[in-house]
Amino acid sequence: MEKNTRIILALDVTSRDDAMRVVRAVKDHVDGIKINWPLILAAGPDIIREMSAVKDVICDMKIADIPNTNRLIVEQAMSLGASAVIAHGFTGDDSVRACVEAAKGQVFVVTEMSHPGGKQFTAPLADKLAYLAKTAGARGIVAPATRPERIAALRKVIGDLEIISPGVGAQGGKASDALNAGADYIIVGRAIYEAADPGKAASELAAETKSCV
Ligand code: OMP
Repeated sequence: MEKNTRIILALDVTSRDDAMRVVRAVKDHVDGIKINWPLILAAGPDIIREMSAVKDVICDMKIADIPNTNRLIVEQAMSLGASAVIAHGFTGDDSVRACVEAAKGQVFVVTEMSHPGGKQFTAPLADKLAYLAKTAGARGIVAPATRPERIAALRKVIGDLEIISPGVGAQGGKASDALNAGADYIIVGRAIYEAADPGKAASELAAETKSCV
């Protein structure tokens, strides 16, 4: 994935037409597109292939199963053109390793989640989940822009693995805070796709990210 604006678009719209409209407007201002269940269920899995022709696609199915099922899911996502997948780590070392093997390393492991409930169960385990990502050979972790101090702490656990960080905008996080705390990319959904002018929203955000370290 290029590292230019450091914005990954979370394309959580629920029709192919909306997806196309938003991507056409923002494609010059984002480095990648993250696709989650809402769009996959609404538009069908081929949307992954279609979007991967425009930008690198991270398939965010928050994979959380036994190793064999994880492997089967990842193989399908990668065969549709995904560049990487997002998986949960609480399922354990063997399940994460199955994802890493099937995706040839291109896995981001969820650590502390960005929403308020993320503090309940994921926060206490976040350092262990980050360490698991590192030891299992993942590409990186997902860490919360809503708590930049946690990005900085998790960076110390993972060294030079990548951090992609959701929670900017609609969830209250600030792009520059997340990037300055050590995130490589921010993940942004509603603040872009719900804006009256998504292209303008993305370009304004890109101006902010380009001023960061
Ligand atoms: P917005 O809140 O609309 O910007 O969307 C955030 C996106 O990031 C959604 O697609 C979420 O599913 C995703 N996300 C989080 O919001 N919090 C997390 O802790 C993890 C993720 C994720 O794994 O991408």
